[in-house]
Amino acid sequence: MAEIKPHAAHWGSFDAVVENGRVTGVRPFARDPSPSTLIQSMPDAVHARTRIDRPYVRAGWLRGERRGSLRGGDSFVPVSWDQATRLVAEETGRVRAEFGHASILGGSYGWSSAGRFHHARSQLQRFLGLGGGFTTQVTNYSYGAGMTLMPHILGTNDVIQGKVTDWPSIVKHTKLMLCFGGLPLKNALITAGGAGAHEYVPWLRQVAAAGVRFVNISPFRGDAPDFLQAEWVPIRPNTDTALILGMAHAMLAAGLEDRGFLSTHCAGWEKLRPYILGESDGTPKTPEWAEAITEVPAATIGRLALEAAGLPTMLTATWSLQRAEHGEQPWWMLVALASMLGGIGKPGQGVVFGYGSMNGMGTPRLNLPSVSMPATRNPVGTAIPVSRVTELLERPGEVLQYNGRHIPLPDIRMIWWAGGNPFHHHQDLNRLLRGWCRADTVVVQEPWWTAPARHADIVLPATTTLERNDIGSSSSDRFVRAMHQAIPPQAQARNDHDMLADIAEALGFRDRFTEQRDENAWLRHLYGRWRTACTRIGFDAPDFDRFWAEGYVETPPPEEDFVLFSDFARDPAAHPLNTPSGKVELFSETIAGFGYAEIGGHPRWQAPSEYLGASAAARFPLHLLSYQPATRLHGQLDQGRVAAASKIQGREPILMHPADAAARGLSDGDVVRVFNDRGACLGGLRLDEGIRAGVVAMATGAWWDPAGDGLDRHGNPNVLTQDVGTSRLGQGCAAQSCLVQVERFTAALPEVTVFTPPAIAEEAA
Ligand SMILES: Nc1nc2c(c(=O)[nH]1)N[C@H]1C(S)=C(S)[C@@H](COP(=O)(O)OP(=O)(O)OC[C@H]3O[C@@H](n4cnc5c(=O)[nH]c(N)nc54)[C@H](O)[C@@H]3O)O[C@H]1N2
Ligand SMILES: Nc1nc2c(c(=O)[nH]1)N[C@H]1C(S)=C(S)[C@@H](COP(=O)(O)OP(=O)(O)OC[C@H]3O[C@@H](n4cnc5c(=O)[nH]c(N)nc54)[C@H](O)[C@@H]3O)O[C@H]1N2
Ligand SMILES: [Mo]
Repeated sequence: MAEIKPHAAHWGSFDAVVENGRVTGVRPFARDPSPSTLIQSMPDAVHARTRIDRPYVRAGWLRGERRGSLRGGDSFVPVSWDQATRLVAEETGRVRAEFGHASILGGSYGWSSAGRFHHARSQLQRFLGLGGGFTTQVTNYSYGAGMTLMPHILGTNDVIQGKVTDWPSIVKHTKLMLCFGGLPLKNALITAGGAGAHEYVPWLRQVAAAGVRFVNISPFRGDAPDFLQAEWVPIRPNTDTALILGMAHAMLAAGLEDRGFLSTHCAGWEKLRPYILGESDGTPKTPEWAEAITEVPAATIGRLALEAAGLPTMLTATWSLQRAEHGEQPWWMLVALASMLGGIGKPGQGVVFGYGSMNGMGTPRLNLPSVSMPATRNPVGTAIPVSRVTELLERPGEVLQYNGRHIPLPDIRMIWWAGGNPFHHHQDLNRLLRGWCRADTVVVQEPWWTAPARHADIVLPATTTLERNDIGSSSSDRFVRAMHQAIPPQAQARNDHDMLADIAEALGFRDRFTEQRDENAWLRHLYGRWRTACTRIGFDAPDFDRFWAEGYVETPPPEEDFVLFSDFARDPAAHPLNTPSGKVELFSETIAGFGYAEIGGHPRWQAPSEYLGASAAARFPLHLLSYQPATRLHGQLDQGRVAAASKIQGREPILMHPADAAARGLSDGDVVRVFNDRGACLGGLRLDEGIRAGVVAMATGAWWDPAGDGLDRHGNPNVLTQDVGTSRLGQGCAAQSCLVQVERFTAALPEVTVFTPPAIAEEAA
């Protein structure tokens, strides 16, 4: 008899079908109006060959090889949990005593699982914080540059992922939606913390039915679903700032800027205006000027400007735009354009970052908190912007500049990762690996033999989410989900919390770590905290037992539409923004005061070192977009059926315009070598008229499969991407600024080896 277990993941909520101790299928959550197909990959992942069956230690590390030793080429020696626990505890004690707490890197960025209690990164940070502290990471890969910039210019990050102007307001009031990076369907398969309901597609259909006109400004036509009937403006990647400046110039030339809003609600217009007009630097930012940079016709740029000035317009940009060198600029300039249109704070108008980046953006909801673990203190103050991890490893003793701060970089001796995949998320992986090998010891907690586990010294096998009870919750989703354990822990896998509790015991602080609660007591505790917070806001959530039995709590939808910044728009004196001027900062004295050459006091066009207009394009003439995969979440579920079905001869697809393929004698289905000076990977060629010529696109997330000679056999674009911060202000990930060349792969096709476990040595005596 099959058992049915309600559960949740970042890619959606579902009922797991369990037969004889195995997950044999999934059924979407009945309340989800548009479930994601990605849930179908869950049974494959949970029972994959690549599950780590027991703890392992790298053979070389057991022989005493520490700093500078080669990681990734060695075999792994099986050990017992007792041995593994003792080795990790002793090594942690040694590193803390000899080098200090800051020499442990435990920021451990990554998405982990949707369950809020067993969230691996939170568990590890709690453990390391209570144990004396660690070097951590701040901001994120998603919008690190944007989230550092926005507090300076809008006084908040709500415009990125808070409560933003919601879809009902757009349905009723918007006439034109200018979408930089489009409104992709693929990205809305995901909600951090687990989607109860995927409401993005139903809402987009309503907006389309209301007659809103969409413009998809993107190198990729597929960023707008067909049912939007969007106009496609194929722009050169990384040149959006120039296009927006060209629109601003056209508005000024026609005298259409909202002078009232600019004077009452904005600071610094008198400095930005002369830059747009060219009075301050001799270069008027005309549509013709912008055409030369963007390759969008000047007539189109001028037309879009006049159209936007004449209609209630919502401006939106995906998060990807700022994941580029000088990534702060397009977002800042888009805020400036929204100010010129005077739409900020008006129903259906203004600017929002990321309607197309994640499910839940714009979903009508009350301002309720999400279920979460209580924060723990980290006694070590060192925190690097997350994407500067290789610099941290490379430059001990030096100083990193970030947002006006000087961060001294500690000497990292121990790297400890749980719930993230740096060999998925970071750029220039060959360089990361060199930094990674500088540590004495690398500890990785993982359910699967992913690249970080393969490049670790001590590997601790974690359960997957289906092997434990938990609560799924996201502040941008109306459903809180009970996640029932569906199957027992596989092989010797253990919950992250339990393995850390044992190590804490060996180090003498088990009770402080567990607070003497077991899983059930923790879930009741976390739910209780959330329920109390809801009561304060006027929502009576059911008690834990009822929630657990019913499988979910639905929080009510709001009664009114929500419009971000509406109070400020109505009365800026009574409701100032949280910026130095209380207004939108089109010029920021604070940012100008940092004295960074690469980012000044107002937005401006800054050419990235790698884009189609750069001199480097002579050698590497194709701009590589490495966007989010439609077939998985980052590296997660890459071993599942949905991702597998998309591969071409086992390689990750790379999209190319037919003209670029013809010029290289390539055809659809070929295996190609994608390369630049940083590395090379294989890819499976897919021709697409909808990708702008000169641009290729390869999704992130194919498991890294280095062949030893620098070639990745599988198709992980991060062997190619450049590892620079967006600027010293944001220090965000700049993966989208990347030039490559593509050629036919003529050698014998190497096997993809990363979906089988690595070499295992004889058990130690
Ligand atoms: N080139 C390029 N690179 C990018 C991006 C890009 O656009 N282009 N995007 C960036 C962005 S926005 C992000 S957010 C990052 C994402 O980067 P990550 O969040 O690091 O990617 P994931 O593959 O989700 O990594 C989560 C890891 O946790 C493991 N895991 C899952 N559940 C558990 C658990 O219960 N316990 C333990 N111990 N482990 C678990 C999974 O197996 C997986 O290896 O990538 C970034 N990298
Ligand atoms: N299915 C799926 N969905 C996901 C994720 C996933 O792994 N899988 N990851 C989630 C995460 S962690 C995040 S942070 C979000 C990220 O959300 P985004 O950052 O918005 O996602 P991307 O797919 O990187 O980019 C969106 C689109 O922007 C376009 N684009 C790229 N560069 C440029 C440019 O310079 N100019 C313009 N105009 N357009 C450009 C690309 O064609 C791309 O399809 O996605 C989330 N959603
Ligand atoms: Mo992200």
